[in-house]
Amino acid sequence: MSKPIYILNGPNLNRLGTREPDIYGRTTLTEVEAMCRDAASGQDIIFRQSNREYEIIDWVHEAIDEGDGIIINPAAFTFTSMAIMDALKMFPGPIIELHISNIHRREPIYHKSYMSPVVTAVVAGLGTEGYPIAVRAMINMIAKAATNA
Ligand code: DHK
Repeated sequence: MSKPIYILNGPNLNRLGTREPDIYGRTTLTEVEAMCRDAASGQDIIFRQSNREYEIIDWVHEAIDEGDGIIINPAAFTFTSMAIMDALKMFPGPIIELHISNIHRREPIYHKSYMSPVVTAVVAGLGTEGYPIAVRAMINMIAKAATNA
C-alpha cells in the first residue's frame, strides 16, 4: 500500500496569485493544489503551507513516518534554514526541492540553497507548472524505488 506524497510550501506562498505576479504568476495556491491532485491521478497527496519554520519541520518528521516522498518549496527558508535541511536529511525517500522562479537567475541572495545538497532533485523556473511536473516525477521515482526494493 503506497503512502502519501507530502507537498510542503513555505512562507508567503499563501499569497500566491497576488504576490509579485510578475515573478510568481497569477495562479493561486489552491489552484496549484488542484493541479497537483490532477497530476497525481489517485496517488494520495498531502498538501500544506505554513509561514512557521517549526511547523514545516514537524511535517517533514510526519512524512518520515507516514510518507513515500516529499516535494518542498521552502520559499525564503531555502536560504536560511539549516533546521529544515537537517530534518530533510532524515527522510529515507526521494525529495524534490521546488521553486516557481529560477532562483539562480535572481539576486545573489537567492543563489545558495541549504536544501539542494540533501535533496534528490531540484525544479526551478517552470512557474507553477513545476508542481504537477514534480508530482509526476515523484510518482516515477517512488515506483522505481519499489521495483528495485
Ligand atoms: C519562493 C519564495 O518565496 C522566495 O523566497 C524564493 C521561491 C523563491 C519560488 O520561486 O517559489 O526565493
